[in-house]
Amino acid sequence: MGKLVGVVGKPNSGKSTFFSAATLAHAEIAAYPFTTIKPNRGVGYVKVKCACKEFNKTCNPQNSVCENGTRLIPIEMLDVAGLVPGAHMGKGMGNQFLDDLRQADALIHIVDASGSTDSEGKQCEPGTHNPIADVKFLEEELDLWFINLLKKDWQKISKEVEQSSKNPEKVLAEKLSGLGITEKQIAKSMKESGLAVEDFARALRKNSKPIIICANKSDLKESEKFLDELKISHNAIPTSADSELALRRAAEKGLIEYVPGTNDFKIARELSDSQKKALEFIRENILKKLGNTGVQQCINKAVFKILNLIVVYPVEDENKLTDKHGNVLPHTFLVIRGTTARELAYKVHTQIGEKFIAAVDARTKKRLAADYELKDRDIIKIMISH
Ligand SMILES: Nc1nc2c(ncn2[C@@H]2O[C@H](COP(=O)(O)OP(=O)(O)OP(=O)(O)O)[C@@H](O)[C@H]2O)c(=O)[nH]1
Ligand SMILES: [Mg+2]
Repeated sequence: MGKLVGVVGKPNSGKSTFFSAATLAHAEIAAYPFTTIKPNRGVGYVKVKCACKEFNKTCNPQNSVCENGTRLIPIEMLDVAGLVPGAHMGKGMGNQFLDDLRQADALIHIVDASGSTDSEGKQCEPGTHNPIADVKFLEEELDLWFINLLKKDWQKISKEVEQSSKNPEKVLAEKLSGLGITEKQIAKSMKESGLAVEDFARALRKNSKPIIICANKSDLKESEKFLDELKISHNAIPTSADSELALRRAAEKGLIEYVPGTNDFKIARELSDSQKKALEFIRENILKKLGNTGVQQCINKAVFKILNLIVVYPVEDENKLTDKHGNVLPHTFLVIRGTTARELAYKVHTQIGEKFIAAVDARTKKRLAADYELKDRDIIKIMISH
């Protein structure tokens, strides 16, 4: 199953703007809290250097896009309602919001780094609300959500763990499958915390819903007051989601040529004065100052650093790097680091997995055993029995 990245944060911080920029899906955006109520689901892209350049080939992607050697690989994203302090007890959109997050594998926390919205998302004097407080409250709310969920059933769960002949991770994984939690994450959390319910719930939240911080609205000068601390203490990525949205929409209309994540764009068509002014403003004040809008950087970090995924290219012909129709480097798979050659075969197709004999590394032409751990950018031919 593919991974799902959730976009979270207090109301009015720019979640839907970030989500829209990332997916170009239409999500409602407005300058007041609780604009989003129902979650929006869409497809964003991680950006990597495509292997086609290395082989001097033109590729024919089937499930992704390649633009001049930059491969954009789809990843599912989710935009949810804003979260306010006390959400785990039902405040604001409360539990509804938390329920929507069950299936998320990693979270991008959109923080208003300019301090122009209070803890409940209402507008305030820019620079007056400290966004560091938001970083802490969100983590605490998510932890409390997990603590409450586990506490509710803890006696029942512990009893089942005791009485079952299966190992505790298995029983817990079955019980918690609705939260998108794996056995591995449970085992890791048990090791870190033991089974005292609160400690375990916190560890489990951290391992199953890891968070990265997006310091949004970094285009506003008041953000300067908070950016250093957000970057140093919380590894936050300075971002301007609404600049990214403007650039991607302009690129979609063919007004500019823009590769997400880069520090510049080219004007491709005659623009009106107001379009030109808006785009030049972004070029001078955001791209030149921050180096990029930060949106692509957040997505890549969530997928590669936090979810620990790597990119692999299964092919049928290890010399031509093609599938059976002659498409060059047609497929990309995002898999967890540590995935083996046989596991990849199963991901391609159950039957391919069942008939797996060995794999071949297309670069070295070396034969790889079933338990070979895939490396990032591996191009793999899978040999099957007939
Ligand atoms: N200056 C600036 N404003 C932004 C940025 N991103 C979003 N905004 C503005 O912030 C306001 C809220 O944006 P939304 O995307 O609707 O925020 P949200 O977090 O989805 O809000 P809810 O759905 O109400 O929880 C809008 O007025 C956006 O235009 C940014 O990077 N810079
Ligand atoms: Mg929204």
